[in-house]
Amino acid sequence: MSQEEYVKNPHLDTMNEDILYHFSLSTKTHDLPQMFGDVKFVCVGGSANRMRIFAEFIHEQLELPGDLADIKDICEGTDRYSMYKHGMGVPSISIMLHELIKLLYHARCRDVIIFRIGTSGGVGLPAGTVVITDKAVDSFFRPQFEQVVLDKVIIRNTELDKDVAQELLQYSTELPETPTVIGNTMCTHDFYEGQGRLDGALCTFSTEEKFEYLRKASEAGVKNIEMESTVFAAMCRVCNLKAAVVCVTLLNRFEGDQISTPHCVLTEYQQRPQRLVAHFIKKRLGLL
Ligand code: R2B
Ligand code: URA
Repeated sequence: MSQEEYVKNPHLDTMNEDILYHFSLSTKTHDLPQMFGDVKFVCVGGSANRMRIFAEFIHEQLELPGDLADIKDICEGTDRYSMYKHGMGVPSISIMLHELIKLLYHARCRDVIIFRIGTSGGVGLPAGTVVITDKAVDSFFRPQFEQVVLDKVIIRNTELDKDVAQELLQYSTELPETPTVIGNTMCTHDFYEGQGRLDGALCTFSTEEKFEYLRKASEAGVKNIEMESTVFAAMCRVCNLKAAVVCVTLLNRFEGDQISTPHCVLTEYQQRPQRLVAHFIKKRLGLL
């Protein structure tokens, strides 16, 4: 196994078949290099519907051959993931990333950039702002991810690719109605108590304590809060995969906890990271 390869697991060499269970793909039943060997950009997101819309959008943007109606979920044999939806939270995205990174390895892909396109809560930003993540930080604002391995805690760095982030920021200035900033993204293990919400089934802190925490987060450079960025950044970094996180804010957490914006407005917000990433890909492919 050479250094450039994305996987970091000597045991993989000893297996004569690798079943990517959650994708319903295997090295024996599928020709992965033929199916995926030319992949240069991977976009993952949490919602299957949003990612299907993105697949159709990018198909149009890149003027790919074939009919929109023929876009097929390559993972249709399983209802766990679709190509490439990761569900919500660290455990869900981390399972997907293990198999995705192995897939890129088995398919012998090179020079891939992976994007997480998502939603988040804004910290002092108006709803609808796109945040490009500089550093993914944990609930204590540390740029690290703690992975329990056997009975030990391994700490992994969560810095993302600085050049890709800067390039995204630069391209955002060319897009109308896509207000964009760069900053730290806090990743939590819970949407309610973990993100300082007062409206969960449980709450043990006061309104003042909530705002104090959000203020501290803001002082630490946190611009938005979501639930996958630290493990995404950590795993991609260890595996030498260039990665970026681009999430739109659905609300300003200094103004509330409930997401009460009308559905049609939220749908438009969710297209903003998609527009930015599509623009980046088109630039990189020389289509613009
Ligand atoms: C953003 O939105 C989801 C929670 O609503 C979670 O997956 C995330 O990171
Ligand atoms: N996703 C989150 O994790 N938090 C929010 O506030 C909104 C979306």
